[in-house]
Amino acid sequence: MSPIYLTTPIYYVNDKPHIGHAYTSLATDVLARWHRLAGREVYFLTGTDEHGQKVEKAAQDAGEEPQAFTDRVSQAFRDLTHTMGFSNDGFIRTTEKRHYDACQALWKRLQERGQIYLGAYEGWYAVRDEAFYGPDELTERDGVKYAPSGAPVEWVREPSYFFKLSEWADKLLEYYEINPDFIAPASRRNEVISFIKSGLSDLSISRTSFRWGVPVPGDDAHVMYVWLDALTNYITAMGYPDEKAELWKFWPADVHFVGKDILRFHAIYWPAFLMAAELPPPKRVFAHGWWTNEGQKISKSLGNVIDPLALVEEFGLDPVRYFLLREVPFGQDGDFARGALVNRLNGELADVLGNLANRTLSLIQRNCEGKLPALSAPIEAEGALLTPLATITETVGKLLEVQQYHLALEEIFALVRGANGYITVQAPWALKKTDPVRMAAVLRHLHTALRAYATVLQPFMPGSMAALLDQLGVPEESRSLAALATPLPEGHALPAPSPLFRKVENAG
Ligand code: ME8
Repeated sequence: MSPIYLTTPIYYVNDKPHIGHAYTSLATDVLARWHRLAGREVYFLTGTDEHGQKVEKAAQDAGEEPQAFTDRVSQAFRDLTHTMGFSNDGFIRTTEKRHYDACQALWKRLQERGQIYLGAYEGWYAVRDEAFYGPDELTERDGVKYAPSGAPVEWVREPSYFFKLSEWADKLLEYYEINPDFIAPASRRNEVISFIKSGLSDLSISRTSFRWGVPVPGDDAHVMYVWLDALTNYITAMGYPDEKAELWKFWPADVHFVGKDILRFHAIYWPAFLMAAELPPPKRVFAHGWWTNEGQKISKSLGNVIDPLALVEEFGLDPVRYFLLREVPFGQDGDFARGALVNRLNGELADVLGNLANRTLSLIQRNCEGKLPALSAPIEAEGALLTPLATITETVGKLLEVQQYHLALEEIFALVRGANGYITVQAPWALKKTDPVRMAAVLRHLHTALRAYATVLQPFMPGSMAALLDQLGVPEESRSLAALATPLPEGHALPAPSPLFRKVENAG
């Protein structure tokens, strides 16, 4: 099985992390954890994007030197990985020496292949997006011109190196054609294709009006365009330019997770740079949608930025992780509403999953001396409970392979709901006196089902599913997907159960 390489965007350190950053990294984390459970070798990378005019300006506004400023803000992103329970294997900062080396090596390689020339850039630039825009993309209000993202643009005129992007239009279209899954969701593919078909200009890839960037090799008057610098992080971390490095086997990336705002950079510029450097392009770019807060755009000026740390403190980590991936189909825009989170926590995690676990495990504790009952042959009543378990890893795996997290959770919770129906109908609590053998059989079937649910839910809710697997008596080494095929021995002692999820009041 080939190794899997998954990445998040590297986040700008102009401000502290918010829910949007946590969201992209969470999606990446869940897939990374899933592949590890499936026995794959995985590298999960995240990091911070520390150069460019935007970050330089934020440092100036804070009255700090750029390096000291980025050290401080980057730390907040590293802290976020702990708060959110991310299992990233690496964290890259673009101010690291290894990254300067990689950027300069890539530049030289492009230069050697005749892909870079010196000219002068004249046109519109949005510092907030760190992006160039054509005049036809802009709108004007009160004498100020704006990019489609809403960022104000300014007129820039300076000497600049250019990358021959215009030469790559056909090759890019061909790459999308041959790799229909390269851009996801599919609806975004057309957007990219029509952008290319409307004509690609060469891309300005250096700036001379500020210094906070990677110097262009051989011409210190220029620093590299921050997006060329930033995109290169994905190969820096794999050891580039040393293609014999241990981690190089992970390249090309399996999925670059990004928000829809930065799809153009990942689906057009990045594969073009790589093809021009004769390096393999990534296999897939998934551009997810945009979160709003109770219907409003999230922005610092509106004062409605959602702090992931505060959410985790209030609701607990796993309910937040579950909510973010369950509430909104991955790929679509979504609205953050506190009430919706509370409903998912109370109505699904506590009442459906927590309740099933608690009812089953308390009965085993009370009626079976806390010992796992023996397996017994299923009867017809168990069909709906047990049959789907045979394919649960395959079903969930297929949905995760295409990043349909919400559907995977929906499938699993439909089964958990079914299991609640089963326990209610079988009423094992009533069987103790009338048919203890049947009671034991029912409880064991429920244990089998719970183990399967907990196993496949681990990537989504690692902490609470570890607690559930502990309560189910599943040893650490038996928590992989493959281990599900091996039943636990009967008589195995189970610890006393305790509630998995804490309900919260739906107010505030
Ligand atoms: O663009 N909803 O960094 P950035 C959902 N440094 N996701 C959101 C979001 C929201 N409201 N707000 C932010 C950059 N995001 C570059 C990337 S990569 C080589 C360089 C997420 O700090 C989403 O993933 O502006 C978006 O693409 C990313 O944060 C932008 O982060």
